[in-house]
Amino acid sequence: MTVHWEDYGNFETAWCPGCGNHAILPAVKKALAACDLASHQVLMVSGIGQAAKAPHYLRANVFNGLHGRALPAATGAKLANPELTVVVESGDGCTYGEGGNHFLAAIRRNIDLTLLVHNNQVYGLTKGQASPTSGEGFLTKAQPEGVAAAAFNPVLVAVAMQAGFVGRGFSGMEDHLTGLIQRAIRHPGFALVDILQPCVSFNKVNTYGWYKKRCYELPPTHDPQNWEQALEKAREWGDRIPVGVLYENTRPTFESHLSVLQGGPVIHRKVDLERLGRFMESFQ
Ligand SMILES: Cc1ncc(C[n+]2csc(CCOP(=O)(O)OP(=O)(O)O)c2C)c(N)n1
Ligand code: SF4
Ligand SMILES: [Mg+2]
Repeated sequence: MTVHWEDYGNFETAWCPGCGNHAILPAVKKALAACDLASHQVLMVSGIGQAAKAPHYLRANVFNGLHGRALPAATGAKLANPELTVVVESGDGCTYGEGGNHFLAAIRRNIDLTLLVHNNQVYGLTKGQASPTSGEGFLTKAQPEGVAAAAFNPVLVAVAMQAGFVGRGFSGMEDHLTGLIQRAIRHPGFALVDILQPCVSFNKVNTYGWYKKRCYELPPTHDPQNWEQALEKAREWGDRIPVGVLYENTRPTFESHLSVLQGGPVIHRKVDLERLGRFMESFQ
């Protein structure tokens, strides 16, 4: 069976005209289809925000978690059914702000899922407050004197923690982004793709022009398995911003450490109702 990206459907969105999300959506569908994954084999998990609406606009299994809580829900689903391809999709605020600690835990565990972060460097849905990735001095209605904290660099943190796969894409380079997401999905372990995405309504600093001028593809000489090289590239931000696979390793996944999963997926096991009943009674 060949999977076509159109199989993932075509739905009306509630995003502003010109929003970078419009290019990320087809890139995700194309990457899933290129990995030969049919809708029923995929679980999309999101939090709350403009980015977190993305899974509503494609035909697949979807779980919408609380703000910042997509990763723990995805972890539970993956452990219960490792046969599912689990993709978490949410925003920079949801993932690195409210969900910051879950981000760190997922990297440490190296659970086999893909995390796509639409990083528009702002809280879009709630109308333009600063997010953890907003630049220092960024002016908003809620930060009228400018952001007084240093910007969080997600790819540098992920590389420093030796995450399984760390990539950065840009919504203005759709074909490149599609290839990157494909590689992330195929990676056996935790894979982060931080996707730079203009928010045309609330981020007037990091615009299409701003990113276009700065984003460049990592050269073939970049070796993603070389940690030192990856750290150096992950630190680059400002006048030049590298996109592509920054870092990759194949350390054992979280699932491979769990003896309970060695007998096959939990969902295929028979439930021993008598034992379950005794267990429940033990709480009375
Ligand atoms: C616990 C909690 N805190 C705050 C909110 C309000 N809230 C909803 S979306 C959002 C920001 C979303 O920003 P981001 O994740 O960057 O997504 P974007 O809209 O920019 O795509 C906030 C603060 C909430 N729903 N729940
Ligand atoms: S507010 Fe920003 S992130 Fe949200 S849909 Fe509009 S342009 Fe996109
Ligand atoms: Mg955002």
